[in-house]
Amino acid sequence: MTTKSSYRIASIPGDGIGPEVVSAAIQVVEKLAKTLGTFDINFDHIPWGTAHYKQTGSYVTGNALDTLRSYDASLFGAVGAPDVPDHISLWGLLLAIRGPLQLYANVRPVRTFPGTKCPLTTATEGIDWMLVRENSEGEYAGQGGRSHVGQQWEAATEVALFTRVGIERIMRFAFEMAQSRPRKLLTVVTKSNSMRNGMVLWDEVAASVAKDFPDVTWDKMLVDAMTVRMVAKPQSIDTIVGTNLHMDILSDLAAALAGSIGVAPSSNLDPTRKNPSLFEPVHGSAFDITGKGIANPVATFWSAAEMLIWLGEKDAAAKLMGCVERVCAAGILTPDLGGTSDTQGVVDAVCLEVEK
Ligand code: GGG
Repeated sequence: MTTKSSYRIASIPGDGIGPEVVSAAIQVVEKLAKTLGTFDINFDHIPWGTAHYKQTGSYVTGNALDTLRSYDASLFGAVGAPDVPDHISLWGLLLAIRGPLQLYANVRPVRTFPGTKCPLTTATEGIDWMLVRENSEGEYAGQGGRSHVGQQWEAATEVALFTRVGIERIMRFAFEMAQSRPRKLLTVVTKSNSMRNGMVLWDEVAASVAKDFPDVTWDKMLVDAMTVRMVAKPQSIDTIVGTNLHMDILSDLAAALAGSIGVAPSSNLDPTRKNPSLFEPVHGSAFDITGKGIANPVATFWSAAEMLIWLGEKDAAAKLMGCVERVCAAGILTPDLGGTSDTQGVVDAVCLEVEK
């Protein structure tokens, strides 16, 4: 007799449209678990975010890392508010988790969904890429400082910190990812013409790791040239790996090219599995549409599906994504994809599909 797996998930809706899309994802995942009956899943609400910050002076409660370590995974919404500087909110919550928990692989798949279009590129058949972002160091290491504050020659430094260990582990992860995909194609993005230390180390480590993956075809690209290639030659791309900053930017571009940032998921993984991983849509808190009920929940559905895969529930994840694709193909889309549905309309349609 096999025992039924049971998962405890930290639900951190956060700010803006975060609560709307996380609530949407919890509804469909709970429906999925109930319908399949093959696993149990329980979401605990964790009220971290800007409201918490305004009440307590901190984005999180107590030892946030220990709290998250008591769960199997976290499902995160968004962080950022119009009346708090973005660097306070981001460092108060997301960046306070990713680096310290060593969630060093940020995996951002990008795909054009059935029934949707990607008119911004020459990819008439749609886009299907895998973006791998180094998530623990680089330009977001938090190193640097300010001096002569308020004076004419006020100075600020932002130091990008790259370690051989950090580069090697993300490079190996990216080569393995490329190897697992049908085209076995990897592009390593840097800026090693003008940044002559850390970026050159990236190039050197890439060449060294590549020797262990003779079946992967790989190339190097400067990040500025990569933006042009993504728009003009999308069919030449499959898997991309790059630094924290470069892939933060390229993943927004990729999502827009594929149709909408509203469908782009991300997994913040600790591939060693010493710490629980965190799953979140790529999009931020989107104050312009907060509270209107029209946020696209698909990025969070897909993030939740990636979470299920990571937990070992591959069949459930495949069923969920099949349902989401059929709903998109039927034209039940939020306005960012050219549709007229609201968030709950998409949730209800996916739940109906799950029950079929
Ligand atoms: N759901 C992701 C989110 O809230 N993103 C806000 C943001 O600005 N993130 C920057 C980053 O991913 O590094």
